[in-house]
Parts: sequence; structure tokens; C-alpha cells
Amino acid sequence: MHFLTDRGFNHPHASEITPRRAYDSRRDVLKLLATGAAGATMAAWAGREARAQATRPGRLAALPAARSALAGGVTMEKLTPYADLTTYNNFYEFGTDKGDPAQNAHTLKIRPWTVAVEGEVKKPKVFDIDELLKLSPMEERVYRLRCVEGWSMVVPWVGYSLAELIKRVEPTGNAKFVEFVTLADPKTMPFVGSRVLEWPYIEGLRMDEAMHPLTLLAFGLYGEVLPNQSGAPVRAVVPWKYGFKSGKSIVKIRFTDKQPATSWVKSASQEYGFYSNVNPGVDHPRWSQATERRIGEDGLLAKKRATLPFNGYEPQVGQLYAGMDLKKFY
Ligand SMILES: Nc1nc2c(c(=O)[nH]1)N[C@H]1C(S)=C(S)[C@@H](COP(=O)(O)O)O[C@H]1N2
Ligand SMILES: [Mo]
Repeated sequence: MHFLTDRGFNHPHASEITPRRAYDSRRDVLKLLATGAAGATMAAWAGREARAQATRPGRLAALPAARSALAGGVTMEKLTPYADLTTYNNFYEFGTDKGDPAQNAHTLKIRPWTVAVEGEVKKPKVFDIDELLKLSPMEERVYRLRCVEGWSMVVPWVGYSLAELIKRVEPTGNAKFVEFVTLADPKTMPFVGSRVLEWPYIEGLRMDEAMHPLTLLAFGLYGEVLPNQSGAPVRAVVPWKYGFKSGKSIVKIRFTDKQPATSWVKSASQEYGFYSNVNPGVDHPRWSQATERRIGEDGLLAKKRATLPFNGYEPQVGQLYAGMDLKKFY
């Protein structure tokens, strides 16, 4: 299915997303027919469309946002089609196959939902999700997301800088790190209890990383609220780090004086470090990190793309790591 090129989106406005998508799908099908594409390709197309339909029966609630004006906030690269980025997911609570989250995450209950913000802050508070949605104006940020497995995508997220929330709870002088705790509900998440990882899924950032304006608290994508498989109702997105740093379905944000024990470091510290900045110069012990495949776009035969230091966000974030040995702090 990834041989297909969906020349869908060039940064549509929220209001035109669905019509544009339908239009472009039809146009691509016509193009395929005109070039006499093989039946197998058509079947793959139909399969992909059916999956996208099945997991997205109607249009999700609109989440309008203004285009971000932040440096690095909007990459001009071609967007990954909605159908691809919502059917190729890592969300181990719902299974370890890429298609499992789209299949299984309909059980996730996203209301009522609260996010407890606590620890080293002067104003700890349990936020209702609907209050969080109104905390700060929504922005559309178009970020590259690079998974440690060697694939990447380009997503028009909707959210606001995590810093907006952090400022309101007033961290104390002891707050050196932020820990994200995500939902672990065995009733709605079939793989919580499996041994792949320790649950809940925990991620963390150093305070300056968390305060960096590019670090996004995301509530939506493509102008709509997040589909469950993408981490509804709220997730982090840290574009210069490997995808696993971007925890999905967050229920707690804790400020600490110690570096959090994160799930991937606990499961395999020789393979995954706390920092996990995208770095083509530091290979994973079992594979190279020098190149990547763009989901929905680069087929198996295409030449792979070069992975950029800090996923291309070095001008914005490189300074955070001045003087650090990035081979040691991987
Ligand atoms: N709670 C939770 N968050 C998670 C994961 C997970 O398994 N559970 N997987 C991570 C990984 S490895 C990646 S690459 C991204 C994928 O986000 P996406 O499915 O929206 O592309 O989510 C991250 N956040
Ligand atoms: Mo990942």
C-alpha cells in the first residue's frame, strides 16, 4: 500500500479538509485507472480506503487552529495523508502491529478525562480536558515525526506549546524534569498487562526541553480532534526527538528534581536513552539511523531519505545541548 502516492494535501484549511481528501482520492484512482495499474494495486488501495473508513466512520469534531508563526513550526514538506498516519501507528497499549491501534483503539474512553499536573509546582491542579482545550489558543504545527524504527511522517498537529501549561502551574526551583504518565486501563486497552513494556507508558523531558516552544501539547490533527489511535484526547509531540518521546493519551504531568525513569529506558537502556534526540550519527545497536522512509510515500524500492540531526530542528534546539556529548547522552 505504500507504493501509492497520495498527492493530497497542501496545507488545507480545516473547512476544506474532507472535500479535498475525497477529491484527491478520486483523482488518484482515476490516474491509476488511466495508467492501467495492476489489480493488486487497486486492491491495496481499496483496502487502505476501507481501513480508513472503518476507523473513521464520520468526521471527528473540528478543532480549528491558526497556522503557527513559530520558527520551525510549519515544515513545507508534503503532508502524510490522513489515511496513512492513522492506520500505521505505535500505541502498544492497543497491540504491537502497526494496524492494531486503528483496529482496537475505539474502546478508549476519552470523556470524562482529566490531566493531573503535580509535583514541583506552586499551583498543582487537576485539569478537565475541556478546560485544557481552552487554556491557550490552538495553533496548527506541521512537524516531521521520526520513529526510532526508521520511518517518518509529516503531520499537521493542532495544539499549543506545553510551556503555556507549565507557566500556569508555576514550577518551583526544584523542577528539573517533567514526567508524562499516560493512561494504562486494562479494561479498554487490551495490551496493558502484556510484557512488551512496563505500564503505564512513561516519558520525560528535561525542563528546558519541556519549555521549548516547539514542544507541543497536541489535541488534534488535520483540523480535527485526535483520532484515538493517535493519542486522544491529548498527547505530547517533541519533533526533534524519536517518536517514542511523544507520549499518547496523557493523564498526568509531574515535575520532578530527578530524571524520570522512562518506559523505553527501563525496557532496554542500551538501545534507548533518556534524550533520544534524532541523530543520524548515532546508530541504534541493531540498525542504522542514517536514513528513513516516509510513510505513505517512499515505497520499498525508493531511495531512502537522509535523516537530519535533531530531525531538521537543529537551528531551533541545537543550543539546548551545547557542550553535551550526544554519543553518551543518546
Ligand atoms: N502511550 C503511548 N504513547 C506512545 C507510544 C505507545 O506505544 N504508547 N508509542 C510511541 C512511538 S514509538 C511513536 S513513533 C509515536 C507514534 O505516534 P503516531 O502513531 O501518532 O505516529 O507515539 C509514541 N507514543
Ligand atoms: Mo517510534
